[in-house]
Amino acid sequence: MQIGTSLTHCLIKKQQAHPDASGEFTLLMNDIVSACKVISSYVNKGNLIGILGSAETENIQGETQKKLDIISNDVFTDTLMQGTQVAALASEEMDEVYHLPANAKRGKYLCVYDPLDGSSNIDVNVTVGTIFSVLRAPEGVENPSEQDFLQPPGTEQVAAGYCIYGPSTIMVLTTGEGVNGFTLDMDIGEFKLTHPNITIPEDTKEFAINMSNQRFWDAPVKRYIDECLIGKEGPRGKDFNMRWVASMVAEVHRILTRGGVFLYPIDSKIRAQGGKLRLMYEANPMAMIIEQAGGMAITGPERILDIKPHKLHQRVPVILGSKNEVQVLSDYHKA
Ligand code: P6P
Repeated sequence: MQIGTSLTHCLIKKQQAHPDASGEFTLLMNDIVSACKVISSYVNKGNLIGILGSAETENIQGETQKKLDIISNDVFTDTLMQGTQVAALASEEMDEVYHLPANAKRGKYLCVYDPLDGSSNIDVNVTVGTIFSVLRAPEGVENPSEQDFLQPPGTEQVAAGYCIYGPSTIMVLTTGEGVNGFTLDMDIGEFKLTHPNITIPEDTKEFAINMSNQRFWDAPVKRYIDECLIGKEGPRGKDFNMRWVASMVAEVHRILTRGGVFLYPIDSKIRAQGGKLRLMYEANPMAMIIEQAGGMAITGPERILDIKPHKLHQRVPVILGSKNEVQVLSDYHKA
């Protein structure tokens, strides 16, 4: 596809490449794109329309919700429900699976999402984003249950993507045939292909981790970060740089663009809950994108996409990015 081709055109061309395609997936992707355009507009307006700050409520994660968390969740949920291509929805911001109204037409997909990831940054004007994962709905089930969302491991995702709301609004998508990025032309409200066939550099000198957790880390991560900090005088033979935005979408987008490794590992403080990041709507979609772009995504001991989910809001450790660097961490977890 040529640079500048519209996302709509790319979706239709992909549908045409699959003669048996019914067009339902294209419609679902179009609904997701519409929802992200609306969220982008709200995020960009922020305090102009009084929607920054806390909503004074908590989600199932026990996290205080921002007003924009709730607004983004409502936009994404309503747009996909009205688009009639899903049979049920699930979100970081909703405790239970969202069942469609009795009279609503059901589609053949499920979608699970983090409507505004990194929202603790929204009040300080730092990049945030929407993360989503598309699954197949069970045939003939009027109201899919939590178990229906948990059937397949991440390898069975139909599609995964994120929309990053930064200096530009960029939609990054994969349907299992590579990764493409589309920048929103705000003048005409159209996403245009700007990052075709994204490929992550296999090596890097840049790591991203929340260093304030250092005293809680397990030995393999302690060893890895210590060696990065020793630099070229040490076993790695090169100096490293560090980044930490506290917005997974921003970290992943940087890694897709110039390489790097992102770590939110297990540690003694969060061991009981299994990790910090959520499997279904953060780790799995990002792992699919990273692997499709030639990178690697693990928990430490295992590949993220092989995990058999057991709870909708299940948390897992996440280490992802440049293949050769994540391989070093994988080896340290096996040592
Ligand atoms: P910490 C945002 O809340 C998030 O889920 C990810 O986007 C981000 O990488 C991580 O948590 C930040 O966690 O502990 O640094 O605030």
